[in-house]
Amino acid sequence: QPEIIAIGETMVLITPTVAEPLETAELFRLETGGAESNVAVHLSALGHNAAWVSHLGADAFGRRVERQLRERGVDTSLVQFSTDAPTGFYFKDPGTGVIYYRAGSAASAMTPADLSDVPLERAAITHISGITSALSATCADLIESVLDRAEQSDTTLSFDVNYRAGLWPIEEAAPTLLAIAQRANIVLVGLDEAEVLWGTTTPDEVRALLGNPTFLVIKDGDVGATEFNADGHVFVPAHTVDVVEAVGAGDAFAAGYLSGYLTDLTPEQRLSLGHDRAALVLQSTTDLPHPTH
Ligand code: KDG
Repeated sequence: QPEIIAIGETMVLITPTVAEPLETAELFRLETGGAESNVAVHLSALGHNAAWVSHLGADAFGRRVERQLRERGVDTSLVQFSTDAPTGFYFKDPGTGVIYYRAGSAASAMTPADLSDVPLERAAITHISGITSALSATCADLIESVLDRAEQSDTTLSFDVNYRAGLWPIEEAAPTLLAIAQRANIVLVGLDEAEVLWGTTTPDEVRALLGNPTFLVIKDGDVGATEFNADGHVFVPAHTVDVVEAVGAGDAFAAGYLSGYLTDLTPEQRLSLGHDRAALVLQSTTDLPHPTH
């Protein structure tokens, strides 16, 4: 039985080997990237039993993604391969952002029925992100189903807001992501992300808007992160690092934080572990830490 179950789409990632623009870069790596499986990889590296749930295309790319994650220690036994739709792709364009080729992907066809064999009630943590609801109506239903099941059980529902502007209009994203955040037990959100979505400008305003998730973590980029909990709040500054490319760092932070939560670290310690993991990813163009970390 996995300790953590992370649910959401993972794609083949094509990224320049060094941080150069897509238009001119010469060397690329074929990697694996997806917010929720990134979290699972870091948690495995930190010694946890982490499973990742999604659909991949029954193609060479899907098999490659599954193998790379399994080799990183992630339990992929709940992954399904689809013959009807392909594995999604995304490119990193360092300095600019990401470009997706994922419309109609195997994962976007997921439905609540795909959760029937997923034992999330028995997982200490079920982790989701705001990306999934943007993928399709059936994926949005799947997230509703995760929330319902989590509320009826002891699993701790962890939600990383992960607003992706390229996937859906903000008028749709803002209320949907707020509603999910208000039902989660652990919420991770960027201070700038919350401002774009909901117009909040301070951590206290985000706290007031979300109500009372048991733990609310507000990340302020290279400044640091604040955890709000029943006793008040704690701030831990981020490490100073030379940033090569930042995509994936939020997932790394989430995993470090969740590992600390699972091992009963103090709020300061779990925020620190989040910063440690993020630093590993900030220094490369890939989503994942080097396998030796
Ligand atoms: O957090 C990093 C993710 O954004 C990246 O891995 C790609 O999952 C991804 C997405 O949907 O943007």
